Amino acid sequence: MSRKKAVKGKGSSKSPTASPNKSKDSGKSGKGIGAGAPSNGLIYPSRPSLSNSREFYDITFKVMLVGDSGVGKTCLLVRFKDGAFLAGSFISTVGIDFRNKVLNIDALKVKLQIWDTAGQERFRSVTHAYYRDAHALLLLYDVTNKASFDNIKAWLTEIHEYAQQDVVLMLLGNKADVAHERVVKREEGEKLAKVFGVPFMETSAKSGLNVELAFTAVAKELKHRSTKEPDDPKFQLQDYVNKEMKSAGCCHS
Ligand SMILES: Nc1nc2c(ncn2[C@@H]2O[C@H](COP(=O)(O)OP(=O)(O)O)[C@@H](O)[C@H]2O)c(=O)[nH]1
Ligand SMILES: [Mg+2]
Repeated sequence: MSRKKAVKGKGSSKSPTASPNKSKDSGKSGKGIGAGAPSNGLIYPSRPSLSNSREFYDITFKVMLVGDSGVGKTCLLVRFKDGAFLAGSFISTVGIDFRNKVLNIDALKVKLQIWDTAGQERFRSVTHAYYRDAHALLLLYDVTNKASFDNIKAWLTEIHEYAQQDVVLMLLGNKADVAHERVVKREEGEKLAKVFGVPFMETSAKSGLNVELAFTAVAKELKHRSTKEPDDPKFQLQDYVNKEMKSAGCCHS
């Protein structure tokens, strides 16, 4: 399959980035914020790229995981990237900065460079630079931890202050597999998301529930924005998510 398909770069902040670092960003840990990615927020028109000897992609985007410590950000990333769940304290010893994953979205190969906020989860300690380059943010709370849910408003304030204005944002209520310790109902998550106009779903890094869907939905939205013609209908992220969940027979009663 030819990777010569040209993708329009519109020079806007949401155009896809060019391959930031073809030899080093092959899914291994980065060296810190901005490693392997443009640190100055400049976005370049895309061109066919080769991230390493195996992974071709057409366009690439930066996705960042944010939310309180312990909500499952690292586990969500590991589940998505490797299809595994790391339980207990082991995960805290895994120092991840970012992982790459290439998704097939329609006819394009979309590379997501997904950043984890290890050690920076405390409110107001995520640096502004961290938000600045993000094309998408996945904001997590833990359905078994009320404080992590209550902190979502503060996270949203922070995001609105420092992230790109048109950043793709999704709220995720993680650990949906835990029934007995749940303290935040799905309806509460839905209501909060509605108030702030943010797409929402519950996930589980443990069971894998909606993990692929969350990242795919974000990738679809980003891809749609970067390639759309002026007359194209807008991609509705929440509608897409609802439809996919319904067809999977899951989660929406
Ligand atoms: N039951 C359950 N536990 C989870 C889930 N995601 C993460 N955990 C656990 O929650 C703890 C914190 O996860 P971690 O990914 O380190 O959270 P982070 O601080 O946000 O990166 C670990 O003990 C995980 O095993 C989930 O979806 N379900
Ligand atoms: Mg972590």
